[in-house]
Amino acid sequence: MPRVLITGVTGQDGSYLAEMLIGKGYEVYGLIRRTSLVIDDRIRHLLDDVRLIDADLLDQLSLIKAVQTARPDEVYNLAAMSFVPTSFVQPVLTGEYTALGVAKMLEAVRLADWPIRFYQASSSEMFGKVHEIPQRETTPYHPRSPYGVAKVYGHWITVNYRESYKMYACCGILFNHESPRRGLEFVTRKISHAVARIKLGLQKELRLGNLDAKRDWGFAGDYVEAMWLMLQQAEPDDFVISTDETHSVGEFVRLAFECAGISNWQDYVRVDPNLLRPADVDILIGDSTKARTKLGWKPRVTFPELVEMMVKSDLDAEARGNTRAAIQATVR
Ligand code: NDP
Ligand code: GDR
Repeated sequence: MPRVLITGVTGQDGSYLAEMLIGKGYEVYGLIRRTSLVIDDRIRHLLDDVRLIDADLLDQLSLIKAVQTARPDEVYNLAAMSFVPTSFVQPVLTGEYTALGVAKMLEAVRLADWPIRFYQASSSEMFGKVHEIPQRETTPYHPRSPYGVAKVYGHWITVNYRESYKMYACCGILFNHESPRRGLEFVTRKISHAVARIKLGLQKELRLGNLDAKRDWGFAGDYVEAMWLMLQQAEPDDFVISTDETHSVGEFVRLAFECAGISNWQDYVRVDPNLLRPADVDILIGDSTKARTKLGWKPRVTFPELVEMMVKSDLDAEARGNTRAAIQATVR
């Protein structure tokens, strides 16, 4: 039975990845950090099958112990401070988690006396103020936030360990991917959640920032499959994972309201200047030809299907209760 260690197992991607790997017969270990409230909503349905290990990206020794306990064949390093606006408020902490946390995990893996394949969660945010359209593996990086800058470090330190120590280490440069399990602070889930509440008369308006920003949005469940495929190849490499389509935040809003049967969406949406970022990423659109050719990967869920899935899930859950229920509804 292959063994896997997932950092960030309590997050959106970690929950889908754990679910998929359990289905493939893996023995799954996941890192969890101590909090005063239990935050295992996304993996509660998996708790019989996931062994949780206490550790934190800030604590090198805890990461070494986690690797030694799990004795994994594969490590997926998904843990990070992943919310871009917070990275402007806490740039140093973001660097500790999202940049140096990667070096700490790589060191923990390097100390192991058995071979481990390593996946690093790189991001399309590294392209930032884009140098070409669409963005591919060779597009230069120009990050626009402390988060993006930290991800560039995480990316290059992973490449460096591959080249220096002959580690099987891959970076997945993933474009935005969403799901009913997305955190409520990210724009897609903020929209689907608000639309559901407006439809049910529980909320009056939806405040948003930049409606013109364009993103290449896919479904998280499809993207974790690409992560796994990267670690099953003969040689380690880096891959862009994207749908190769782009849509604006405004388009997402319109479609989400339409899914709930509301056509006059402008009556509910307010642009709030406080939600604009010091610097934003205007347009992201990937070119995933390399992944499609070499990994045989392609996304299954289309953009309209994704919006509908998220709105329906929030409508179901909000009709039954509250937000925690909303997250749990999606894992049943
Ligand atoms: P989430 O924000 O949903 O999950 C982040 C995970 O990291 C959570 O499990 C969180 O734990 C954990 N974490 C944060 N800080 C620490 C720490 N100090 N020690 C241990 N664990 C920590 O992110 P996603 O699932 O959406 O993304 C997964 C990864 O992929 C991230 O690295 C993200 O930056 C990257 N990425 C995501 C994309 C997307 O569109 N979703 C696109 C490209 C890259 P806790 O539950 O305790 O907070
Ligand atoms: P992003 O995702 O920054 O691309 O990072 P997010 O959903 O936060 O923003 C996308 C775009 O929407 C605009 N926007 C708003 N964003 C939020 N959060 N809230 C709002 O009210 C709002 N109004 C407009 C933003 O300005 C932005 O342009 C995500 C994260 O998952 C990262 O961890 C990951 O690396 C990248 O995707 C790829």
